[in-house]
Amino acid sequence: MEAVYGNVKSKNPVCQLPVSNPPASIKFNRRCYLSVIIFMVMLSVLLLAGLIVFSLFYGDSVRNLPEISDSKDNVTEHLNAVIERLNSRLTEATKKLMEFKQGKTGCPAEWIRFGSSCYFFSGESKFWDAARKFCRAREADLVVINSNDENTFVSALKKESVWIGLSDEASEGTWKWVDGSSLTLEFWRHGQPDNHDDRYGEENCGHIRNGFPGQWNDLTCYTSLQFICEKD
Ligand SMILES: [Ca+2]
Ligand SMILES: [Ca+2]
Ligand SMILES: [Ca+2]
Repeated sequence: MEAVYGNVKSKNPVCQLPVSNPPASIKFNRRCYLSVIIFMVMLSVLLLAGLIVFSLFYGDSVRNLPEISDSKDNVTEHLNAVIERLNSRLTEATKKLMEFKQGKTGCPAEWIRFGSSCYFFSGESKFWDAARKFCRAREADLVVINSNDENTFVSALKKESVWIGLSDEASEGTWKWVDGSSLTLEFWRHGQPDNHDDRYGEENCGHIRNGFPGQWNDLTCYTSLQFICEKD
């Protein structure tokens, strides 16, 4: 066992003073401590270098704080500009979609295309004059029926009685459309026009009768009926 410990000690002579040879021991110790000092100096240099690098990095970060803040402001400004552009494009796309929808029929919203005209079927009832005024305010007029198909179309979409643009108010018995044209086609119900209403006097305005699709009757103009507007 002593031999073993002896071998171990001889393999690790860290600044150890061999007693047997004092001069050699002094020389050895000088080299040993010189190595330790060099090692300590190198360690100090490394630590100092680390501190310098750290301070440089930290110093750069501190110096860059205003730039980072500026960058944040720039990003926010850029994002706001992008959002504004997107909103603008969304509005434009919505407008184009509405124009496209309208363009498909060529008629305003709530108006219906048939042939070359657009038609508005009212929900409310008015006297004949007020109904015409309503249509004219929308660059239209009460419907002028020019064909059998048009008469069928406007009659099919309303079960109620509706005013059409027909009147003989200017000259009794001479029926005219609101565009000044005379009748070329007539769809009077049998026995009409009779210009007679026991209660209200003359009947000078034309309408399509409820219960008799496509058949016309003359009625006093001061009756509240639904109505149909037409425009090109
Ligand atoms: Ca027409
Ligand atoms: Ca009449
Ligand atoms: Ca009548």
